[in-house]
Amino acid sequence: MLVTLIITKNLLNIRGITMGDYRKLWENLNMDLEKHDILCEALPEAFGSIYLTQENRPENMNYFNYALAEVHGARIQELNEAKEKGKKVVGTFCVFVPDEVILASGAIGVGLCSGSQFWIEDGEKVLPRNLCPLIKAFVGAKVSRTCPYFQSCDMIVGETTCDGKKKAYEIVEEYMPVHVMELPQMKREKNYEQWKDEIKLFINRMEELTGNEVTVENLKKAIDLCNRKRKALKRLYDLRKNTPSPISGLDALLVSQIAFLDDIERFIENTNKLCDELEKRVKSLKANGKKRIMVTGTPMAIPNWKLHSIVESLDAEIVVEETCTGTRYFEGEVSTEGDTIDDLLNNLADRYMNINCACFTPNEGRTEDIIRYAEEYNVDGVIYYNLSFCHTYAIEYKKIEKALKERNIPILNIETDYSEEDAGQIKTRVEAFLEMIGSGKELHTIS
Ligand code: BJ8
Repeated sequence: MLVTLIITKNLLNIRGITMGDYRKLWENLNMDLEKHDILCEALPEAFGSIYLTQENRPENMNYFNYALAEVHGARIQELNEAKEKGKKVVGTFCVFVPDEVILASGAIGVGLCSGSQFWIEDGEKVLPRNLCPLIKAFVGAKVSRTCPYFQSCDMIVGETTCDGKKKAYEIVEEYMPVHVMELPQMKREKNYEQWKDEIKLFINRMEELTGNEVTVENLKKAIDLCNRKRKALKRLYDLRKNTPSPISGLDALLVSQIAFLDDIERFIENTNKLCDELEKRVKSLKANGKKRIMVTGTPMAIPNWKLHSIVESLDAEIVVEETCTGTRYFEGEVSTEGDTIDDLLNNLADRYMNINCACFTPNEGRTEDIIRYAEEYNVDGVIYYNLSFCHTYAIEYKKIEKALKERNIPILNIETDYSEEDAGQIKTRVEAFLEMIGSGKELHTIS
């Protein structure tokens, strides 16, 4: 995820953390410092008012507060120290891009999707306005030179998922090296082969960039590391199946968002520590009567906490996200079986082609996932979250609505962007939805 948030000393002082001075570092990254200052000033309040006001947060969320506080600071410094030692940094925008290949080639991957309204204006200078905010924001971040992650990247890896994204990479290519992977849009046998070929090409490109060979050994090691990260996130999500959940949806979302940026080993360690704490918590939690909500739809990159903060300000808790900043990111592991690169490519293609993104046709697997999660997480209702102008997810709504209606699972459809303008209206609609769930009447859909 492209990060947009930095916590000022004021906010950090709340937690007793002091942030270092990174101006020199940002200057070396050719950032627009003046504009970046505006970003730094504008956003801490959001984190403070949304996150730090939550009651009874797990102690081990402190690490994730810190990771967020240092997201434009210590983590950027780390990346640039690694670059000085010859490592390459590669930015990605989609969970289809196999992190394993980046790691096996000795590079560091960072997720660059963006959830901030701050970058929309600059994005709209080079893109049409009627485009998904996620795309406008990531392009705006590059154009404005205000994202230290983008500025640290030696290359970015795009993918042909939706039309908006794949055309946006042509714009970004004017600013930096880009490699685009051609993602098939169907899941027939030949499409698995196509994706396998694309991963092979990606390996070649990463070998060229880093000068390192991807071998069976280092690829297996990378697969194992990514699987451990997936396991840690799965463990966290499994804990949310408890009633009540031992962690708020907001906090779980923050953990998932940090997963796209953090050092992997450190992330695994801290997520597992958090889970250890949550396992103890589960034993002492008492029923709170809150409605259990699943969110499904488009990704929520930092600092997109809008829907979660609205829902959890009411009598509800979000217990699962069927999104790419949720289950689609960690479900399914890559097998390490096999003795050749070709075997491992098959394993990678198998796992990644099982991600159920709406850019595929047909995409029945997503409906099945949602129905399964509704049961596993014991949800009372589903909120379908769609970023404005995302056609694939918007179109898929009807199918999912029908499937849920047949099972008497209430669903609310919300289309929104990154601005706060519709926050009041969304709150009113969520309130009505929660009342409907609680009314005991026959359940209906609110669109
Ligand atoms: S696998 S959801 S990360 S493509 S929201 S930019 S689809 S118009 S982000 Fe995505 Fe990969 Fe799919 Fe996941 Fe386009 Fe829609 Fe915007 Fe989207």
